[in-house]
Amino acid sequence: MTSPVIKFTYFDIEGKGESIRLALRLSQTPFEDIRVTFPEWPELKPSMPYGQIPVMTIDNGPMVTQSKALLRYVGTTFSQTLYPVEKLLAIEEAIGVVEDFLDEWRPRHSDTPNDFFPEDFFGSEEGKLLVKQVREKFVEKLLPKYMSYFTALLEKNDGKWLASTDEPTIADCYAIPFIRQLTRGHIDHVPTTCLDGYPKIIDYIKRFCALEQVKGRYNNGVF
Ligand SMILES: N[C@@H](CCC(=O)N[C@@H](CS)C(=O)NCC(=O)O)C(=O)O
Repeated sequence: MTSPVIKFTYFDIEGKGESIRLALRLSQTPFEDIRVTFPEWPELKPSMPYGQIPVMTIDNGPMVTQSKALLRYVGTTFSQTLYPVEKLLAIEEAIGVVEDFLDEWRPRHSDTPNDFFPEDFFGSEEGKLLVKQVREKFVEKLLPKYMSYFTALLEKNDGKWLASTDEPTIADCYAIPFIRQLTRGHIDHVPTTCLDGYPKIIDYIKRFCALEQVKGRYNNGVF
């Protein structure tokens, strides 16, 4: 069977689309990795199905979108091990815990003007203080809670992967970019050492980043 021609378009960041790039790599599926720059984005945005990326085309077909749909599609279509039906409940449980983590993290990460704060709020002293307080509280209170959940999931699986004892699944592709980003040093008030108290999580990130298809991909943070 010949491989389909896959074009995957996303920003050059480790956000919602990174899990799909990882799943494509782990399943050894060739794809064109199109990375949109921020200056290019405003012109491209109106032509995207929901005004957002990631998007994918398969064999030059229509654009398909929504990151978790694409992740599950890649996991089932191109791999025996990334999203096996017998592991579905464990995988979806782990993905659900990552989503809970992101629901708590994202409002604390955001410091771009939005409908809830006036245009100049985040540049003001009050805005800067609020961002500092909510992120510090995240590191102190919420991070321990979620790292203990992830550690428990790993322990259930011989300490290896979030939802499987032997091979990584799409749950790991989904979790790793979001956990790892906390150690990259690009987020104010989230120290690069914030995961040091969670050695099993550090080992987990390192184990994932040492996989043949992932090795050499990252150059900052834990990898
Ligand atoms: N529900 C969508 C959300 C995608 C999304 O939030 N994309 C962001 C980047 S991570 C985006 O395109 N931002 C630019 C914009 O909205 O103008 C998915 O999961 O794919």
